[in-house]
Formats: sequence, structure tokens, C-alpha cells
Amino acid sequence: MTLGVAPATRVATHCPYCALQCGQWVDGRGDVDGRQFPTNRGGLCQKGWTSGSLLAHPERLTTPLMRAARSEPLQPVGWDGALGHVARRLRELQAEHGPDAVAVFGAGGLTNEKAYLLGKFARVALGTSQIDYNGRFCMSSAAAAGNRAFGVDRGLPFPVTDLDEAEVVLLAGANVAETMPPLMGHLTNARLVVVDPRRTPTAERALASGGLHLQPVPGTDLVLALGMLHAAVVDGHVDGDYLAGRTTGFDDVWRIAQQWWPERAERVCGVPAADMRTVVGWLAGASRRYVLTARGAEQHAHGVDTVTSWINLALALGLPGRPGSGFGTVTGQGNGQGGREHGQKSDQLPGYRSISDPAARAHVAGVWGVDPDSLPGPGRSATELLAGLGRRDGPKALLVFGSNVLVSAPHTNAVAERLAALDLLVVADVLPGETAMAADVVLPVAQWAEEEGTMTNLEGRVLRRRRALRPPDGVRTDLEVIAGLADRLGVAGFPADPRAVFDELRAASAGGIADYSGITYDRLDAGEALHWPCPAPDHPGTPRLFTDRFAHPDGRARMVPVDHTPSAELPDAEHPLRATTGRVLVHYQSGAQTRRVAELAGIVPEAFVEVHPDTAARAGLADGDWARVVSRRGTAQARVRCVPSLRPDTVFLPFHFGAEQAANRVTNPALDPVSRMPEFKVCAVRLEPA
Ligand SMILES: Nc1nc2c(c(=O)[nH]1)N[C@H]1C(S)=C(S)[C@@H](COP(=O)(O)OP(=O)(O)OC[C@H]3O[C@@H](n4cnc5c(=O)[nH]c(N)nc54)[C@H](O)[C@@H]3O)O[C@H]1N2
Ligand SMILES: Nc1nc2c(c(=O)[nH]1)N[C@H]1C(S)=C(S)[C@@H](COP(=O)(O)OP(=O)(O)OC[C@H]3O[C@@H](n4cnc5c(=O)[nH]c(N)nc54)[C@H](O)[C@@H]3O)O[C@H]1N2
Ligand code: SF4
Ligand SMILES: [Mo]
Repeated sequence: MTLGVAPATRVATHCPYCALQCGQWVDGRGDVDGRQFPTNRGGLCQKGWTSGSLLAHPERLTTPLMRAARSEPLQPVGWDGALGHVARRLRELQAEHGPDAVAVFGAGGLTNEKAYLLGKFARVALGTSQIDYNGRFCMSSAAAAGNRAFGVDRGLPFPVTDLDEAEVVLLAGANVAETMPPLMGHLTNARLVVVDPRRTPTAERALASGGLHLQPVPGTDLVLALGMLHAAVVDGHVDGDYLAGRTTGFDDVWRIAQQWWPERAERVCGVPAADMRTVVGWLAGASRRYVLTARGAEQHAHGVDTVTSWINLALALGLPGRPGSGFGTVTGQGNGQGGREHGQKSDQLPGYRSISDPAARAHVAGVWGVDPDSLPGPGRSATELLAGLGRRDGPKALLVFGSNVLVSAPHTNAVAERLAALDLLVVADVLPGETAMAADVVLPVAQWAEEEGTMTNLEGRVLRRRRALRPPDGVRTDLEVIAGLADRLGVAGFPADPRAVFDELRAASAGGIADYSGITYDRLDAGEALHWPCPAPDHPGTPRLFTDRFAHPDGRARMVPVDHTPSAELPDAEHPLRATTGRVLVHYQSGAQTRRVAELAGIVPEAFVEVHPDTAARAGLADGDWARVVSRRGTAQARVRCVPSLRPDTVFLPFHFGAEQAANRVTNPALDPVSRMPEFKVCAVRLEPA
């Protein structure tokens, strides 16, 4: 189906999936090979190796689809008909209900150019405040905690290769052996400590490295980190010079940590006090050491405070900004970092600027050639945006680019109701995922190897995505779709050429926190390694942040006092277990892509629930049985996997499956008060035989 630009020529690009953005070769036939790049050193995981099979996949969307009514099937239509219909309906709904009648939902998998143009499209072409994206589900708690502590949010403020020399690395809620396998190649010299309720492959590696696996009750990392901070103080491991020279706020933090001696913390989190002391001793005794968090620590109704608690421990030990040591967050989606910098977040404008800041509005409005007062204010966060759809004061139309919310958003039964209540659902996708198939209009778009653009990886390094082959006939790029809609809405200033969009993004980001103004396609194509901020064409970029100062006006990191708060939903007699959710190696996110790759689907074909054998037996279940996992919101079907190393009070579900196997039928949409991230990692459930 796909036609090579030049079939024999291979093009240097990056994997379509996660934030490690492993280097790939892709040729004009769509064949994929590993490519030497610092993050992956030539290796790819199974998802990366098999990504090429989606290019000419038989289920590939290759023509726009539309339905006359919700009860009618989707039918092929031409692009003019589809875009014309969408533009007309958007204007009608806005004329009747106001500009916020149209909502936009973006994604951290979109290129920088797409994220930027989508944000501009919402604010300028639609004039709506209702735009947010799936990064709310992903990174927002770590981002908010990083901003609060360090004054800037860049997941890893140092290159991945710095980890090669690490002696001790603590991974809190990060199963990188499955979620970013090549990253493990940077941790081979380190003693690893893995904090995870489950004995994951990463936890196994920790034990093999002479380290430890700490197995907290889901949702109690904050207390664990407080107990460790207490131990650090009492055992004399705190770096007093660093605290005095580079931080503020220790006394307030200590007032709380003082009350969480390790034995008391153990009673809440279940991690032995002796292990807390041992790990703190390791971190303090090494000269090159890191604390890294990922979604296990973050996807909680108190995720910002939980990450803050890990940051406080790292600061007390003097890690952030010290050469060879540090604190970081392992960003998830391919462009998870760039996706949160260019204005598809409800409260932001390009350059990581606040949409509520008059100076930021004036700058960006200047680049866009509009009156600053015409720009809408902040909108609703992803979960709240979805919850408002089709309501009297909520959006009547939704445009989705790059997210499969019917599988990946919390409490999907409610999301399905809200989508059904819309007057118009438009989804741009490459494959017929669950959300696309529920739409009124489906727009088929190009895949990674068929387009040009940039991505920003987990280190804040900007990378070039390059085109190896032409998209199938009938398929357009996301940029062409956005530009085509703007054109039909009668609004000028929406280029579809990626380089032109990037140059505009550079200008819009200039002077902002995430300043890309010095980064150009030419510099990237010449092989330069550019990490933002990069404020001038002759600026070398910033691989390491915080070496001299943190980004607050006083140059100091802020220690913020945080205390234990229980998860939003706790087990009770009816729902006696804590369910947590996450990922497996062979599937990506909502599974819209990887469930369609035969090699991957063959390995994990269906949803499963990890259960301690005693817990399974109590529920009348045995290994291999189908179970119903029941919460207050819904039920997910999953096959029982008995796992003796799991906590008996906890079960685990991957969220990669749809319909009745969707883990998000049970999850709790409770939100963190600061980041508005939902509590994907804890809810109360019971198990029943199916
Ligand atoms: N194979 C694969 N790789 C991926 C992805 C994918 O879908 N599949 N997605 C990418 C994306 S977008 C992301 S965000 C990253 C996510 O990467 P990770 O954060 O590594 O992945 P998760 O499986 O969501 O969560 C990690 C671990 O947190 C644990 N956990 C659950 N509750 C708690 C808790 O309260 N405390 C602690 N300490 N741990 C807890 C879970 O048991 C799980 O093993 O992966 C990226 N890479
Ligand atoms: N229970 C539970 N739920 C979770 C999580 C969890 O740990 N537990 N994790 C959350 C996290 S961290 C994340 S990041 C989200 C991710 O979940 P989603 O936001 O659903 O992400 P994907 O499954 O990657 O969806 C991407 C969709 O976009 C399509 N697509 C791929 N590339 C492009 C493109 O270039 N353009 C367009 N228009 N479409 C494209 C794909 O085919 C797919 O349908 O899930 C969240 N949901
Ligand atoms: S680790 Fe991530 S970027 Fe690398 S091949 Fe796997 S999915 Fe792709
Ligand atoms: Mo994510």
C-alpha cells in the first residue's frame, strides 16, 4: 500500500512510541532497524522493532469516514466533504452556544509542530478555551512538583548517558525494564533500588544488582520518602552545606518528617524501617546517585505532593544539580516533554508560558498577529473537559488528535456517556481505535515514518522525525488537517509545512521557559545535540540544568512541606483490595496500535489481573480463570495471573485493552488538586469469578 520515496534509501528517524525516542532507520519499504543513538545505542524494544508493520497494515485508515447519524454506520467520504462538514458544524455550534462549544483534545505523542498548531488552532481559529491533552494523565504531577521545587519542569535535567556512571539509582514507581528497555543499558553499573508494589522485571534487576525492592502499599510513597528523610537526618546523612547554599524550606519540611520515624512510616507504607535506613545509607554513601520517579509515584490524587516528597529526600541528600547526581522524572510519551511546552495544555501558551500572564499573552498574540484580548483564558483539564462534554454549559463538539480516550481516560463508562452526548465527535487517527470508531467523522492521518517534524525526548533534547515513505493515498498529515480546517473556518495563518510551523513555534517560544528559538531544522540536520533552553542560533543548548542555580528568582530549590494523605478511595468490606494499573512490555498505551501487531498481540492477547494466590483463592479463583474486577464505577474482565511476589492486598491490571477488558472501567477519576491528574494507580475493588 505504501510507496517508497526511494525504496532502497534508509532515513534516520526515531521510534513512534515512547519518550526514549530510540534511534531508528526506516527505509522506503517501511522496514525498521535499530540505529546508534545515545539513548538506545542501536537497540530497540519489541514495540520499536515491529512498528513498521503498522505502516501498510490492512486496518490502516485511508479515507475520511462520516456517518449521517449515530445509529448509522461510518461511510467513506472525500476530504472536501469531510472537512467542509466539520467546519460548518463547528461554526453552527459556536454560533448557537458560544466559542467554548467546541473542545480540542491533543496528545503527548504529537510532534512539537502539531502540538503548537493545535494550541493555536483552538485559541485563534476556534477562540475556545476548551483544549487539553492526554499529558494530564501522564506527566502533570511530576511537572507541577518540578516547577514548584526547581522553577522549571524538564523531566531529566541531564542527558540519559549521565546515568551510565551512577553508583546508586532509586526508581520510584518506574518499571523501566518494560517501559523503556534500552534505558536499562544505562543502569548496568548501578546498585538499583526499585519502589513498586509489584516484583516487576525492574525490581528483579534491582535484586540482581545487589540493591533492594521496596514494596509499598499503593499510594503511600509520600510516607515512605518521609520515613527515609527522617532516617537521613537521624543517621547524619543530610548534606548541610548543600541545604544551606542551594535550598530553602528545610525546617518546615523537617517539622513534618520529624513525626515520620521509619517504624511509624512502615506502619502506613509497609516497607521495613531497616530497608529505609539501608537505602538512605547507600544514597548518602555514594558519590554518583540519582532518584528517578515515574507514573507509579505520580498518578495519584496526591501525586504532586508525592513527587515533592521524593524531591525533598533528593534535596536533603544534595543530589539535584550536582555533577554526576540528580533528581529526574522519566517522561512517558514520545513527545511527552515537548507536548507540554507548546500550548495544547489548557493553562499554557507556547514556550511553557502561562495563559494567565499578560506579558505572555502579549508576546504570543504578537507572533500570531491577533489582539491579546482575543485569546481565551485557561480552560478545563483533560478529565474535567471530558466530564463536561455534552452538558448544558459544556462543549457540544470535540476534536481528538492522538488519544484513545475511550480506553485510556479514567472511569471510561462515564467518558462513553459523555461522548455519546456530543453533537459532533471528530477523531484524527491512523487506525480504527475505539474512540475513532465512536466518532461522527474520522480523519485518516499519516504515521511517523511518513512525515517530517520534531520531537523532544525525555532529556529535553529536540530530535528530527524524518519521512522515509509517502503516506498511502487518501491520507493527510495532522498539520494538513488542522490547516485545512482553519482555511475552511476562514482564518489565515495556519501553515501545514512542518518547517514553517517550527519556525513560528521558535518565535512564539522565544524568551519563554522552554525557549526553542535557537533550534533550527538545519542545526538538527547537521547533527547537533540541542537540549532546550536554546535561546539563540549560536547557543549550544542546555544538556544539564541547575548546575549553578535553580530556576527560581533566588536561584534556590524550594523544599515544600508535604504530609501523608490517604488515597481518594480506600478498601472497605465490599471492595477489599487496592487495584493499581500500568503497562506491559509488548503493548503501548490504549493498545490501538500494538493490539494490531500480530507478534505483540500473540504474546499478551488479552487483559489479565495479577493477584496473590491466597487472594485469588479467597475469591474462588485460580490461575487462568476469568475474573470480574469490580469497583464502585464499573467492572473489567481479566484473566487471573497468580503472582506469589505480589502484595496480598493489591491487584494489578494493564490498561492496554478496550471494551469489557478496559482497566479504566474501574479506575477512580479523583484528581490531584494542583496538577488535575487522575488517580490511575489506586482504587478499591473486589474480585469475582466471571
Ligand atoms: N511497554 C510500554 N512502554 C511504555 C508505555 C506503554 O504503554 N507500554 N507508555 C509510555 C508512557 S506514556 C509512560 S507514561 C511510561 C510509563 O512508565 P512507568 O511509569 O514505568 O509505567 P507504569 O506501568 O504505568 O507504572 C510503573 C510502576 O508503578 C507501579 N506502581 C503502582 N502504584 C504505585 C505506587 O503507589 N507507588 C509506586 N512506587 N509504584 C506504583 C506499578 O506496579 C508499575 O510497575 O511508559 C512509556 N513506555
Ligand atoms: N488505568 C490507567 N490508565 C492510563 C494510564 C495508566 O497508567 N493506567 N496511563 C495514562 C498515560 S501515562 C497516558 S500517556 C495515556 C495514553 O493513552 P492515550 O492517550 O489513549 O494514548 P495512545 O494509546 O498512545 O493513543 C494514541 C492514539 O493516537 C493514534 N495516533 C498515533 N500517532 C498519531 C498521530 O501522529 N496523529 C494522530 N492524530 N493520531 C495518532 C493511535 O493510533 C491511537 O489511537 O493513558 C493514560 N491512561
Ligand atoms: S524503548 Fe520506547 S522508543 Fe525505544 S524502541 Fe521501545 S517503544 Fe520505541
Ligand atoms: Mo504516559
